[in-house]
Amino acid sequence: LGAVGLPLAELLHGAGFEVVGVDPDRAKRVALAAGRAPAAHQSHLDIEQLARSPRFTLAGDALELEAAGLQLDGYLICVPTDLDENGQPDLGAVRAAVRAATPALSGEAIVVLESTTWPGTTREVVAAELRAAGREPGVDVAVVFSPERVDPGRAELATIPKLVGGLDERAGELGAKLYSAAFKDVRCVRSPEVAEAAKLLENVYRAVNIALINELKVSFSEMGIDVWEVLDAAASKPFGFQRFDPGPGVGGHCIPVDPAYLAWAARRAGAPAELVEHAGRVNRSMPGQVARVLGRALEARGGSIDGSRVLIVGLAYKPGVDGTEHSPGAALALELHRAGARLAYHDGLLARLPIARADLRGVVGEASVALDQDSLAGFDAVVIVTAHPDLDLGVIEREAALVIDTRGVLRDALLGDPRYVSA
Ligand code: SAJ
Repeated sequence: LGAVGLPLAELLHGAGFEVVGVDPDRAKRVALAAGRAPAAHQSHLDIEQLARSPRFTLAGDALELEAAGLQLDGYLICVPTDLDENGQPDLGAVRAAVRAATPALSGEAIVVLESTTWPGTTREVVAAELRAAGREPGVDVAVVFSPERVDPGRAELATIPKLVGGLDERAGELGAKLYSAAFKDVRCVRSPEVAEAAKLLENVYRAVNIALINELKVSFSEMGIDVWEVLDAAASKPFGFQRFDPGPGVGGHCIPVDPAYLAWAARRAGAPAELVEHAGRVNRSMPGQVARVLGRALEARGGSIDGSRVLIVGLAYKPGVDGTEHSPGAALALELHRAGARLAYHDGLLARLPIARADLRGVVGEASVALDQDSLAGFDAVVIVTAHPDLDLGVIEREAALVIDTRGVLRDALLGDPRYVSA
C-alpha cells in the first residue's frame, strides 16, 4: 500500500471490486483505517471512502487472509524492488509476497506482479515460487506482469495506458479483463518479459538522459559555459529534443534503482549495458560533485567545509513529493557531515525527519528549520537541493551568505551575485 499499491487499491475499489489491502506497516494501516493518507502526496486519494467501505479491508499480511478464510481471486504485488548492500537486485519482498499469498488464493486466481524488475522475474521467480507452493501457472493460477506507471504526486491513474504481459495467452486475457475494469487503455504484450523490459526502458530512458545532462553540466562548467543557458537554447528545438534538467543526483524508488536492474540482467545475459551502467555511476556521483563545488566556494571565502554551518534546502527527492527514498539531499548531508560540516535542513513537506531516514539522526536536525532572516544568519551556506513549489526563494535570495543552487531556481534573481554559485 505504498506509492503504487494504495492508488491501485482505490482505483480497483472504485471499479466495484472487493479489495483487501495488505501491508506490514502497522502505522500505515492505522492511518488508512482512520481515513488518513499515509503520505502528503497521496492526499488526493479518497481514503475516507475506502475506510468506510465494507468492500475494503486491511491486513498485515496475506496469512491473516487465510486465517480469516478469505479466498483471493486476484493478488496484485506492489512491493519494493530495491538494491541490496552490494547494489544487486533484491527480490526478497517479491518472493515473500508470493509465498504468503498462495494459501489464500482461490482455485482460479490471477497473480500479478506490478513492481519494476529485471526481465524474466515473473517467469523465473514468481511462477517458480507458485510451483514450489503446489500451484501450477497456466493450470490453476494465472500469472501476469503489469508494470505500475505511477508518477508520485500526479493524481490520475485510470487514464494512463496499462501494459499486461501474461505468462500464457489465457493469463494475458484474464489480466486484460481485470485491468480493463478500471483502466481506460489496456495494452496486451506477448510476454511478461516484454512488459518487464518496457517498464525498465521507460525509467532507464530517464536515468540516462538525466545522467547525460548531469555529466555535461560538469563538462560545460569547466569549459566556462552555463549549462542552463545551453538547455534553454537547445530546448527551443521544437522536435527531437526532450529537456532534462541537471540536478544534485536522482532519488525516488525507481530512477536510482532501475538502471541497476537492467544492467544486472544484461550482464547476466552476456551483453552488458555499459551506457546504462555509466549513467548510474554519473547520477550517484552528483552529491559528491555538489560537495566539491560547496568546498571550493567556501575556500574562496577563506573557509572550508570542516566546521562550516550548512543548511540543506530539500531532503525530499523531488519537488512536491514528501518522499526521501535514495534522496540526493540525504546523500549530500552524509558526505558533508563526514567532512566536518554542521548541518540543518529545511523542507516544507518534511516538518520532522522521517523515520525512514533514521540514518540522518545526528547528521541533520530532527526538524525542518524555519526559513527567515534570523535562521539564515546562522549559516555559512545554503544548498538548494530540492525546491518545493512553495519554497520561499525570496528570503534565501535576500539573507543567505552563500547560495549553492543545484536546480537553477535562483539564476534569474542571483546570477552574477558573488554570493551565488550554480552547482
Ligand atoms: N530529475 C532530475 N532531472 C530531471 C528529472 C528528474 O534530476 O530532468 C530527478 C528528480 O529530482 C528525482 C529523480 O530524478 O530526484 C527522479 O524523478 P522522476 O520524476 O523521474 O521519478 P519518480 O520516481 O518520482 O517518478 C517516476 C515517474 N516520473 C515521471 O515519469 C516524470 C516515472 O519515471 C515512473 O513512472 C515512476 O517513477 C515509477 O514509479 O516508475
